[in-house]
Amino acid sequence: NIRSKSDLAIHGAPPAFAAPLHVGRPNIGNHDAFLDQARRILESKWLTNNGPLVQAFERRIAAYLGVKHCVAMCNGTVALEIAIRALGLEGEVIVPSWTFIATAHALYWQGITPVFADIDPRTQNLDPDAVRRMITPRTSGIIGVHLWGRAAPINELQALADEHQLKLMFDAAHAFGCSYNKQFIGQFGNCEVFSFHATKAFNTMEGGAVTTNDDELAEAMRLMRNFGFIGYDNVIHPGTNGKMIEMCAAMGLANLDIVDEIFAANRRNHEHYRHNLAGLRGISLLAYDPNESNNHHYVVLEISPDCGATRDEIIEALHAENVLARKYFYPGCHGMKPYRDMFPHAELLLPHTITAGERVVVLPAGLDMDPEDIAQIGAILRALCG
Ligand code: T4K
Repeated sequence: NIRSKSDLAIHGAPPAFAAPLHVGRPNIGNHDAFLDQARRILESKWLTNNGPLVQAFERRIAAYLGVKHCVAMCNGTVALEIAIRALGLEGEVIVPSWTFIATAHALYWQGITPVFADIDPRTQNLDPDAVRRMITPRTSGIIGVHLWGRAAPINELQALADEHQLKLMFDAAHAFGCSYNKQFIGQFGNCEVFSFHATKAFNTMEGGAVTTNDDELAEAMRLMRNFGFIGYDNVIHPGTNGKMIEMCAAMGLANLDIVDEIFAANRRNHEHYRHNLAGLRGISLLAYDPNESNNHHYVVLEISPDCGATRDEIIEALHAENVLARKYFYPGCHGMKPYRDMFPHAELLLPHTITAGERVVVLPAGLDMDPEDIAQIGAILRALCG
């Protein structure tokens, strides 16, 4: 029982948890359902290349989200790259720096300059005014990110894109099962990109998808993910290998069967965290809009300067207890080596991104967490900071 600082592992006590608690522990559906499908895949010897399970998976995702097309891909990063190509983005594209590095890399990898715009400190999502300030004659598009599953300011960004004739796409890697104005994310902008990586609320081991209501765009992306082939011996489009494999689709289908249970468990975890962290000075738990659907996958704290410990002291103390909390997405993409020199005026242009990078802690969540674990994490933080 942790009551005071002397009970903490950083002060020599044994760690609160014998085994590590991870932020990204995969949520896995019925093992037998997956293994049955896996056996069938082996027996049928149809392993990839738009197989029957990938097609079934795409139909189920599109139906779940209420969008016309779901184009499944091997991962979220390649899905971003293909969507960027299919939309014809070039020159400069405006993105938040406060996101996972893949959002920026997907542009840079294709010779496009990611131009970082600051976030709104209240939402941690792109600030439309900051985006407006970064538009130049070379700008071809905007990529909004629905960070932590909370929708980017979609209407404002769409208005900006329309005004300046820019393409607008969304990195919806965090946002499967989340809504904006009561409509599922997946149907906004020109297209939206999901990640189904193992660490996501809903996973296909590795995987991703682009969703869109645009028939032509969907067709182009289907070609591009398969080298541009149409039938045998005929390539009609430049392309790459972005295909999802049958095993991943099988995992996705098994996990889709329990996806609403996963979201409900995440929501309960979130409520336990809220209860256990209540009243802790300088620690605020990022809230989800009760009027919107959310997967409640990310448990995000902001540590302000009046907390009894710094963010880095909190991370250190939690790690000592075997709670492998993360500093996602410190220091922001602009602070990572490939982009640092391209963006020398970050303090002036990205003050809220920098502050978020200094303040954020992401705590373990998912089906493996139980209320006692969460109470224990609350007790650790109370002893450390209270
Ligand atoms: N856009 C955004 C906004 C994203 O957040 C991401 C991915 C993408 C685009 C790109 O989508 P993908 O190409 O990845 O589909 C992780 C994930 O690898 C990455 O998918 C995710 N975002 C990002 C937020 O987190 P790392 O390097 O922090 O993951 P890692 O390996 O440290 O795993 C996190 C924890 O999860 C570990 O402590 C252990 C646990 N874990 C992980 C795996 C893979 C398990 O218990 N089992 C596992 O199989 O990036």
